[in-house]
Amino acid sequence: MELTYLTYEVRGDVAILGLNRPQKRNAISDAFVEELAMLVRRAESEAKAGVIHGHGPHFCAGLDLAEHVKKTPFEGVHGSRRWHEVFGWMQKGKLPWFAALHGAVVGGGLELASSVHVRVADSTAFFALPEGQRGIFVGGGASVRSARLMGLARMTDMMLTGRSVDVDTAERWNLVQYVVPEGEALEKAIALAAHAATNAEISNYAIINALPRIQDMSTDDGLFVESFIASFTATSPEAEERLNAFLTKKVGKVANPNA
Ligand code: 1HE
Repeated sequence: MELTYLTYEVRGDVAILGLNRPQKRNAISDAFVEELAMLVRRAESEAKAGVIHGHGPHFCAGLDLAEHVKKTPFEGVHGSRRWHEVFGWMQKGKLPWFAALHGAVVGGGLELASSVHVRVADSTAFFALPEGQRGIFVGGGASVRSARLMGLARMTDMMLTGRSVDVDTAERWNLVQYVVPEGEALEKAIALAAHAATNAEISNYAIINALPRIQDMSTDDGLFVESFIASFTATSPEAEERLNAFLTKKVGKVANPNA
């Protein structure tokens, strides 16, 4: 099938999705979201991990404002709910997703980046939520996901003042986990995704589906649910094999970063 808004390739066990509307700074229209939806599902059947990145000078300028300005309020609600659904397939789906960020990661672009599991950004990346200045509100999940990453005070500041933050600030704020030199984010994200793809599938599924849910629970409920997931994953044949591989010294130890 011919793609209009994204590129797609599978390298080893890793599906690589590229936002590919650089002339509009990868602004996300309704048709763009539908293509993304189709590719997320395709990646789930063809890969064990996924990477999302942007072609052109920026990762993503967010919502397509030219399309949005023509919508009725109710069409806007449906559009927002569709973003929630599709981004939710990434956050709580079958694959661990990694984002490679550069240039503008703004508005809906930051919401998309907040929906994946690990964010790698190069030194050109900058982050903003200009919705307040545009007379709108976040609608792609930022009030839930981005706010949980950076915290309420920082997100409120960003939205009220239009503050744009550089990559080092974004790392301090927990918006990104890895900072790399210019042009190196994609390869780093692919390498991390390829590594995650070697984990037991059941562990990856538990990590991406249980952790965010447990974050939303009380301490008592979270610990209770954790014990069942721990026990369930440990009884899988794959866990037995992997545990024995360690005990019989067939696999390496945990790396010591100070060595
Ligand atoms: C767009 C969009 C867009 C660029 N929708 N067309 N997002 C924003 O408020 C961010 C708006 N964009 C920008 O601030 C800048 O474009 C950038 C900082 C991202 C990049 O600047 P630059 O100089 O590289 O590009 P440019 O010249 O501003 O833009 C190139 C073209 O892309 C231009 O169109 P042209 O026909 O004049 O060539 C821009 O109009 C177009 N363009 N961004 C539509 N976003 C589910 S709720 C989510 C809510 C939001 O995401 S609100 C935040 C929206």
